[in-house]
Amino acid sequence: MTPPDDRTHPQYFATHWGTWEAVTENGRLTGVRPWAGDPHPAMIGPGIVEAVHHPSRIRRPAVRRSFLEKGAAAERGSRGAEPFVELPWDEALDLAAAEIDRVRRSHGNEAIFGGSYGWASAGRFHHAQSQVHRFLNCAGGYTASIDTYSYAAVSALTPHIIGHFRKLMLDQATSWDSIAAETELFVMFGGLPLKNAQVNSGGVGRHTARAALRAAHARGCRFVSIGPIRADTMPEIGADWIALRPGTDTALMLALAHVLVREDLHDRGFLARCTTGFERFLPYLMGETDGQPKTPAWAAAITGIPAEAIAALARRMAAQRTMIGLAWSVQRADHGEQPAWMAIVLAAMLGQIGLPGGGVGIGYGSENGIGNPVRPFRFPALPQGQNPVEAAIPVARIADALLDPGGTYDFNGAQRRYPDLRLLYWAGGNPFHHHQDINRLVRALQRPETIIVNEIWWTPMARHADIVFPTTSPVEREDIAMTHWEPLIVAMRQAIPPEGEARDDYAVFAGLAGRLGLEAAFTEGRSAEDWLRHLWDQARQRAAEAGFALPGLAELRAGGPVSLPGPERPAVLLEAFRADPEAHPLETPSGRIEIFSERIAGFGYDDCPGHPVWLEPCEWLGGAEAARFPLHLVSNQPATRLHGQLDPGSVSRASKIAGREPITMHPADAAARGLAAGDVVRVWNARGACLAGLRISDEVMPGVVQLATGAWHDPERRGEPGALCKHGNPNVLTRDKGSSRLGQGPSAHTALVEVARLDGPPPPVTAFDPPELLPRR
Ligand SMILES: Nc1nc2c(c(=O)[nH]1)N[C@H]1C(S)=C(S)[C@@H](COP(=O)(O)OP(=O)(O)OC[C@H]3O[C@@H](n4cnc5c(=O)[nH]c(N)nc54)[C@H](O)[C@@H]3O)O[C@H]1N2
Ligand SMILES: Nc1nc2c(c(=O)[nH]1)N[C@H]1C(S)=C(S)[C@@H](COP(=O)(O)OP(=O)(O)OC[C@H]3O[C@@H](n4cnc5c(=O)[nH]c(N)nc54)[C@H](O)[C@@H]3O)O[C@H]1N2
Ligand SMILES: [Mo]
Repeated sequence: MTPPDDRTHPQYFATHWGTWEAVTENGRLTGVRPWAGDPHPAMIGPGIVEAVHHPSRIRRPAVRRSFLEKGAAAERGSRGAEPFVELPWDEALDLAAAEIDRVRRSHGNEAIFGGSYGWASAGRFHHAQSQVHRFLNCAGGYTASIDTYSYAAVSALTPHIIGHFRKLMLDQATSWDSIAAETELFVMFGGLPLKNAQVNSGGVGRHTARAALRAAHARGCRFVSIGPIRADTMPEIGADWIALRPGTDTALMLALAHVLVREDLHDRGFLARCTTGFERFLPYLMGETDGQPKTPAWAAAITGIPAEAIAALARRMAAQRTMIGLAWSVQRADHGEQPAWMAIVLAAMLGQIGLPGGGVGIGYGSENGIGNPVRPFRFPALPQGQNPVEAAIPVARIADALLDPGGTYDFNGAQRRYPDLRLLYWAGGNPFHHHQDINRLVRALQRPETIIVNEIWWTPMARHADIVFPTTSPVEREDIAMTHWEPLIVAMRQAIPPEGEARDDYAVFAGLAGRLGLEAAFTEGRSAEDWLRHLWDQARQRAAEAGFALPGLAELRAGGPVSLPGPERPAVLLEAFRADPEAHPLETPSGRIEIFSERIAGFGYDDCPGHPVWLEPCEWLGGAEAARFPLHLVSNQPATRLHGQLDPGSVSRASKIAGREPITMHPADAAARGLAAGDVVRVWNARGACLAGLRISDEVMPGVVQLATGAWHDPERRGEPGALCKHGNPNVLTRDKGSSRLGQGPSAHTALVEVARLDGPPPPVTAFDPPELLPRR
């Protein structure tokens, strides 16, 4: 497949970190240029140039050696450690189709896990999850996964207390222009890191957060950034940094609420009109139910923030138009539902929900989207069909499911049972990036009979597969991207031929479908190009219904990105509800904001009771575990890549220290351990250990270390649970525990570690070396 030659125009492509023009020479990608319409292109971008042709690309279908010899009877404990045998496409497809057929016939479709979480391509058609789901639905269905690693705790919570998380809290969030025009005080729990606003699932039109923050600042808005890391907020807006012990936001918010009540600064009118249950929360707040008033002095001991500073902040918040922002990170933690619920309660007490520039927002800066205009019509997508299998697991419970088939667990009011998973099909995600406690994951991945992975690169997940299909990268195929927020339409052009023998995910699944007699159902007789035309026709029709015209596909491909119109006036979250709560009730049981939730109380969960409470995290600096592991690990999102994607590329590799992921530590903590900048250090706790390169800076508070996610897992002995990761993947250290029985979200940000210098020469990093590849005998 060579690129089409209708290209006398710039060749654009879209990624989750922006829109780019491909520069090519002799069939190779040699550079990228950001789309000229983007005011603040992402630093991640150029990393793709080296990555696309990197030795870590998968170039041919490959099968784990003993799996080729013995099939599902092969030893499973050596997954991840064995060489692979490269096979011709037909043979590999035959093998995978036979495995899928065997498992569904002998164990039923429930035994196939197709949840396949992850951030695959930004294109509408070559979207690996849609492809794998459609294929498995044609084949009789699969066990699915529920929600995301990003915000599972809060999105389980909000329907009970305020409304649908994405539909209400994200799509209808108060817009940046409202904030720029009206907000006087922006209090940001978890900061507002522009490194994260580089990214948006499904692509980015313009990167807007920096300009919005600058405009608000220039108008006189003031910022308070609360969290363990000063660098979470860009310096030019001069935010006051309040260093807070990780995991203690709820205690701080409760104390702010306590001050509001004590000083009669809460908005009784708003609470009476627009909320329910304040009277059931108040006795807890004031200490009548548990003997502990949630005073600033009480919170000071938990959070490490002086009591006077807490009281002063509460008064400032009550005196001005205040926006409360909560980064998603804060809820990706043990009891992560609590800070999210309490942020909403605090905003309700201030009474500014529904006013321009005031209220609460969850995820400003966590992605570029939130606060930007939303797409003006429903975008077309590859139809996934119906899944006849009812079984589904909360996305972050995958290791639990594999280790405990048939086991019961609680989730959002229901008692459920884990299915007995025999075959995993992963396309477009990397559990060795996203899952917590990788050593436990390695044990869990020794359980299923068969693992099939479609991947572009030899990621650790691909190395743990039995059958691997090499897929094309976004610059090796034609697609269309349509960004959900800040809406932009981009014809993604194929700029270079596929690397090696890589095929599109669509071709892989069409090949499997053909072998299972499902080709007509899967393809509907369409080629990839036919599907693009079909999807584009739908887009044009829906646009026309919404009142505007889109060009034909050929014109779109020749003409470059197309911006879609935004709304005429700034969006204000819950504006109509505030004006008339009777006429515009919320989708909660009471129709109002629920400060106390009868429904949640009725679940009877001690880890998520009927109103927000402070619950000690299972690990935190104030807990007993801190005596052994005195440093809190913040494993936040990386500035130089998207998750594990492009880690082999130039931008990510330039950020490494001695080839390892940088870990940032406060000077006092480094001095106490006799460490110097540039040292290779060992980071460990009871769950695992990794190496990292030391960076020393007072931008992290004492007692906290920051090690971004995304370094490819590089164990000293592959396939062995507990092996030292030589490269710095923090998920060998994080805990694999649901946020609570309500949300069962991941709790990556709850983890303690210790750090010491590595004695002796550090072992070489081998993360990006492909596995041993054998020819077919
Ligand atoms: N410790 C810790 N862990 C975390 C987090 C944290 O804060 N701390 N955050 C969590 C969050 S919020 C998230 S969203 C997850 C992200 O976790 P993932 O989304 O699983 O991480 P990615 O590295 O983006 O994995 C996507 C994979 O899809 C592949 N891919 C891309 N395009 C295609 C394609 O077209 N076809 C195929 N077949 N493959 C493709 C890429 O090569 C890549 O390996 O991580 C979670 N993990
Ligand atoms: N460059 C880049 N951008 C990304 C991504 C990426 O991989 N690379 N991933 C994207 C994805 S999938 C998602 S879900 C979003 C995630 O967006 P977030 O969840 O908001 O991002 P994080 O980087 O995990 O955390 C943001 C900051 O929260 C702070 N923090 C951690 N724990 C606590 C705490 O207990 N209390 C307080 N107050 N603050 C705390 C940390 O200092 C951290 O830097 O980012 C997106 N943006
Ligand atoms: Mo995420």
